[in-house]
Parts: sequence; structure tokens; C-alpha cells
Amino acid sequence: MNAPLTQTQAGSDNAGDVKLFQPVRIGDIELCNRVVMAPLTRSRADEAAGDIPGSEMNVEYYRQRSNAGLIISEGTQVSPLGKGYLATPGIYSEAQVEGWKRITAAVHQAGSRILAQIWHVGRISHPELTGGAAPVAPSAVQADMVAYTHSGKVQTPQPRALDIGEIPAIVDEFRRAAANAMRAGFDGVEIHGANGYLVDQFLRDGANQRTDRYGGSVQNRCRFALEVVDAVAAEIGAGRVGIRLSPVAPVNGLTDSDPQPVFAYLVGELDKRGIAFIHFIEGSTGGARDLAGFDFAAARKAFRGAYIANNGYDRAMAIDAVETGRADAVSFGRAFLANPDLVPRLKKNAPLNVANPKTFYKPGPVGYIDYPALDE
Ligand code: 8OZ
Repeated sequence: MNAPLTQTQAGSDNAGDVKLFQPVRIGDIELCNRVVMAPLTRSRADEAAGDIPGSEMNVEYYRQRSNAGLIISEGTQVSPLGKGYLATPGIYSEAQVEGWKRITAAVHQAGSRILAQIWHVGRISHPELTGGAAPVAPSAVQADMVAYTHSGKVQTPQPRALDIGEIPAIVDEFRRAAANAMRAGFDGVEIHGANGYLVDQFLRDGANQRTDRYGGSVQNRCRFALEVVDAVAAEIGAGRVGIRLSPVAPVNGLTDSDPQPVFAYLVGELDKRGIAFIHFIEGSTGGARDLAGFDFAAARKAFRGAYIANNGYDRAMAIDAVETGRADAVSFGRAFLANPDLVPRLKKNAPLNVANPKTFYKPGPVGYIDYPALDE
């Protein structure tokens, strides 16, 4: 065991002693450090060609950030109906798989690891984004949200409630996405179970008002998530599967009367399945670290896989979380967006570039591949 870090050690150049910068094994995946690049939607896939990733610019963006121990890709839809934003990449067509191959090869060449975040947005969409189809959800409950389409900002419509007979096909889309991810050279997948998208919609009583075996009780509301996990794990091995959860994030119009029993049960079931990790958004996604409503420390104890912590971490917090064993790794979103060389910067305790929100989703290289690295 390392002695606890003093403030001076944590701030010194001697990064060699700092556990955050030391290797770790997460499931079947060996990471060279514990700094993770969080999934970040950047809306720069080739939409006209069929939501295809892997342009030179996309490859360069991921290559620049390959100092991360692990990169989790931007959300990548498992089907056309799973899409909710402009120019997000998919992982269901052959052309998409070919595009992803260029990205995974560049990341591996640079010595990092990369997982595909597999994603279905459910009701957080609009027919203009899904080829005309009505968005689907556990229940016909509209989210008070806007979608961004080629016509501008539009209200997300009332979704169509999935018929129970349609659910296995959606589970199978996640399975196929995982199989495609492995063919595309990814090291595994992260199931997007957070932030008010389809998996999360099933978990919450605000969006899930079903009276069949997918709604009502805690067990029933977790059924869809666990069916997806089981299908994906059976396809690629549990040691290459993780899930992202946001137990207390009030995002994308979700409400939930009591997340604690739902997520406590879910974490226990995930533990039984031996998946590689849970990636927890602690608090409100991209906002306050208000942890009320869920016992994250108890979840850490209840799950034997890796705990990847996210949301509002700075260097000192990340070092402390890993050093104290509260987390196995820490993910950074905005900081990685704006600092292609985040790991060397953290090692040196160098100042960080600040992210410019105006270019988060704006097509083109500006605010994408032009954030400066140190010594440039
Ligand atoms: C910001 C913009 C678009 C999508 C999430 C996938 O909230 C997202 C997302 C975030 O998880």
C-alpha cells in the first residue's frame, strides 16, 4: 500500500508515485493509467453518407487523446431509431464498422485502449433524426425537451410506447452493436445506461409506466437494462462490458420517485454478472456533485468490478479518489475535450485549456482537433 499522498507530493512532478498514473486492469482490459476519456458527443460523423465515423479529422481527434489509459467513444447509436442528435455516428452498418476501424487502429497504435459507447436515445429524438419514424420509449410519456434537427430546435414529440413483442429486437440491436464493435477493433463496449436515454427511461418511474414485466417493480424496471447486459456479455464476454449509470442526474426530462432501491438492485445484479466496470456519473451530469438520493459508496462496496468515477473531477480530486480506493479510475469529459494531452498535463500539474462550448457540436476542425498541447 502506498502511504497517503501529501499535498506537496500530489502537486509535484513526481507522478511516478501517484496511483492515478499507474496501470490497472479493468475486466479483461489492461490500462496504462487510470485516467479515462469520458464519452463526448461531437456531432462530426458523415451524416450524408450514413452517420459514418472515421474521417481523417475524427481519427486525429481520437489519436491526439490516446494518452488516456482508456478512451470511451462518443455515443454511437445501435440503430437509425436510436439516434437523437445531428451527425452522431452509428455502429450498425458495415460502412460504420469500417470507419471505426480507422479510429481504433490509430488509438491502439498510440498505445491506448478504446471502448464503443453503444447507445439508443429512446424518446429523446425526433422523426427528422430517425428517418421519419416516431421515437420509441417504454411508455408514451413525452419528455419536456428539445431536439436539434436540420430545421433547428424542435420539441421532442410524444414517443410511441414499445410493444412488449418489440423489445427483444432492440436488445438484439445492442448485441449486434457489441459484435460490430469487436469487429471494428474496439477493446469492448460501454452500454449507455445514463442520462435519460432508452435504458435509463426503463429504469425510471417517470418515463416507465408499463404494467407488464418491464414496468412497475424495481426488478421489472431493471429487466431491460439487464437483458441488454446479458445479451452483450454473452456476445463479447463480460470482461469487456461496462455500463454508464447516472442514478441521481435529473437530465433529459427524467423523473424518478426513488432511485436508491432501483440502482442498488441493479448494481447487485451487475455484480453477479461479473461485468468489467460501472461508470458512475456522481451527481448531475456536467453539473453539481450533489450526491443526495443514492449511496455511491455502498455501490462501490457491492460491486466487485471496477468503479470509474465521473463528474466534476479536478486533478486533486481524481488523485484522492484513486489513492483512497473510492474509485479505480476517473473519467474526464470537458477537460479531455480541451486538452488533447490531458495525462501529461495532469502529471506535470500544468494549467489546462478551457473548453469552448460554442464548438462542442459544430462541424469542422475548430474546437475539435486544434486545442493546443503543451510545448506547441
Ligand atoms: C450532450 C449532447 C448530446 C448527447 C449524454 C450522449 O448526455 C449524451 C449527449 C450529451 O450522455
